[in-house]
Amino acid sequence: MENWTQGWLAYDPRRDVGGAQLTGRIKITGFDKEQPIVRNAVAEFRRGIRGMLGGRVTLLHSEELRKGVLISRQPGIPEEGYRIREADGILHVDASGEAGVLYGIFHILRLIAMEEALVGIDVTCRPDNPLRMYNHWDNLDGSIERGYSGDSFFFQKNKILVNRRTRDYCRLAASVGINGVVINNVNVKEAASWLITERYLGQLKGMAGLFAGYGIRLYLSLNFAAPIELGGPDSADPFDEDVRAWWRQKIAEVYEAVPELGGFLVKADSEGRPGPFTYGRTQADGANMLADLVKPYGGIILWRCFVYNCTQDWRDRTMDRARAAYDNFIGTDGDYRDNVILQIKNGPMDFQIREPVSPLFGALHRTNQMLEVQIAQEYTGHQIDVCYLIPMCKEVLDFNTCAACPSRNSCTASAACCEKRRTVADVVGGRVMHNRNAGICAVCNTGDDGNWTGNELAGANFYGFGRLAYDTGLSAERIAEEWIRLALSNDREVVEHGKKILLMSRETYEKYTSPLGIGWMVTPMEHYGPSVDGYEYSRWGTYHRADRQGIGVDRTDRGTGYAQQYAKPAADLYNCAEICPEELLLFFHHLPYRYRLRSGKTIIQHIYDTHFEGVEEVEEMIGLWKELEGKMEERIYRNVLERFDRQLLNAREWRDQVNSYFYRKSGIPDEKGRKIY
Ligand code: GCV
Repeated sequence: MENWTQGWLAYDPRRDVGGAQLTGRIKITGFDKEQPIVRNAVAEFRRGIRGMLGGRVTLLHSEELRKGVLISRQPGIPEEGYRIREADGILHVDASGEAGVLYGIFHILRLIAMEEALVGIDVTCRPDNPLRMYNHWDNLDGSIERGYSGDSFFFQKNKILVNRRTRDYCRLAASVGINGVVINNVNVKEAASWLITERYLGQLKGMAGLFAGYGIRLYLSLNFAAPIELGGPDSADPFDEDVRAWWRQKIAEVYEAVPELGGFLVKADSEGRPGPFTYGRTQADGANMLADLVKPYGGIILWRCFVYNCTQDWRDRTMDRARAAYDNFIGTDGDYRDNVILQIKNGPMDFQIREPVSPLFGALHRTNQMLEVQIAQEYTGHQIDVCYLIPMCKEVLDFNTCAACPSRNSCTASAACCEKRRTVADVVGGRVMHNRNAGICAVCNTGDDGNWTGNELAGANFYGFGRLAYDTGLSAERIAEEWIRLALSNDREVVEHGKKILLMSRETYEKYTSPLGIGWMVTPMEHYGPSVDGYEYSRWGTYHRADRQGIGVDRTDRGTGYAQQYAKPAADLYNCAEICPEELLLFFHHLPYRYRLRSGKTIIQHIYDTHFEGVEEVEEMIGLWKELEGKMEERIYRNVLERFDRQLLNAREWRDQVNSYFYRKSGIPDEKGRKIY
């Protein structure tokens, strides 16, 4: 018996709403039954039907299929897409490739698990994003940077693990449409630098083969200074002939051993990691050197834009970390090879609970782009506090970038009303540049905890990210409902309360933490719990600039000028406090505590009110959860309850520290006379 759960693939018994009649037999035409993805699809189907409906599935060979599932190759269906259609007792799964077969099978199993009818079904699905990836920040010693659910299941004591759990991970990932996985931390140091050497290539081959059987390509994070660290030339200058020769040889070795490898992810010139800037070269120079070398093998280079000065002087108000990604990359737009993708964090800072969308999306219009979000809850509650992040991902994807619009820098219309909206989803889905080297990735929230994600409810992010990456049109509510029905129960109350909790959780977290888009105020380095001035006088460029009169960072054209990095409609919106979206007000403006919001409340009163409300909402969520006792597996119920106890303590601490801090700074009392310390 495994000591880990099956997550949303538990396949517990389900009410049969007509599925059993359709699923007892399966026949495959046009695909090789022994092809690994097809074999895994059939195995999954058998497992799911046995668990949920108690039936056996027979694979037919030459016999005629009268009732059952017919898998056929249909070249017209888009890559990784599928059509499921029931007619006369036959459930057709049509696909042009093996991945589509696997995804189609998972779709059917999902419907059975949700007790939804298959009779009469006719759906066609195709992925909205060509690349749909999890990025793991796992270290070779088994620790996970920003991991909140145990240790790595990919690495232990500098060894690679390939075992039954790896397979279950692949099943979970593939079931939501993930097609690429970076297994190691972007901070590549020590043993991880050696992943591209013969020390590890044999085991990587085994892992890549297992992944491939689920339509997933394996990627590695790379150390840009590997030539120096692995005993090659004493330089990593991309223009140095010896360095290039060293990489050419290295990449040939790697691809010879692991031809399935998708490519490499690189964090360069960032937070102490080496990069091309060290040698006076551009980011494009660095990325292109590697891209040219992996190109013959079909590889790609994912190049991160998280490049900023992390040794800033807090006294210097002209320097603004938010500007950094744009300032460092905009001048290189169009300089990258077609197998380079710039990987851009959703916001300009670092995965805060509320940030504007990175202005690079849309501003870059001749460079492949990929969106990076973080479902590991680094700044959003460490998978102790519940924080369902899919609504935030949807907001980002829906942001109008004005990409490729000729009047981008002159238009005076509101970004919201433009008929030619080009959203982040369009950019990273490859629909603006018509490119396939584009997509979306998430810093993943898994570890070797039995339930994969620490807090069971964090499983909704693990599941939801993949579903959204495949089908950007799904609502956050629909994804929440699916996950609850698959992983918790189909019970009506569980579904209703579960959805309520998940859907309110992000705003609840925002209410009791940092207000109005200002971010941070967290315990330095650890990033859980409050410390209002924790980063205020530090080198990291993460300030709130509160004084006795007001708070916020002036990023307008009178301040750091960050707002001007957007297309004109968004720049105008952010530049003016009166029309700036209020949830981002203090990100863009330094304002007095008595400044009135559109609600009529002052900023200080808003801070007090939201912090009291945040704690009350946690209490409300706990109440809702307690009503579900006995309606799901006891283990799950207890796990979440225990996390809620800790979340409540955290929320109270945030409330009291933030309210007291601003009361003491401003001297303005709470209009409602509540307890502030
Ligand atoms: C992997 C933040 C995190 C770091 C992380 C970095 C990054 O700064 O705190 O742990 O490093 O982002 O995204 O590279």
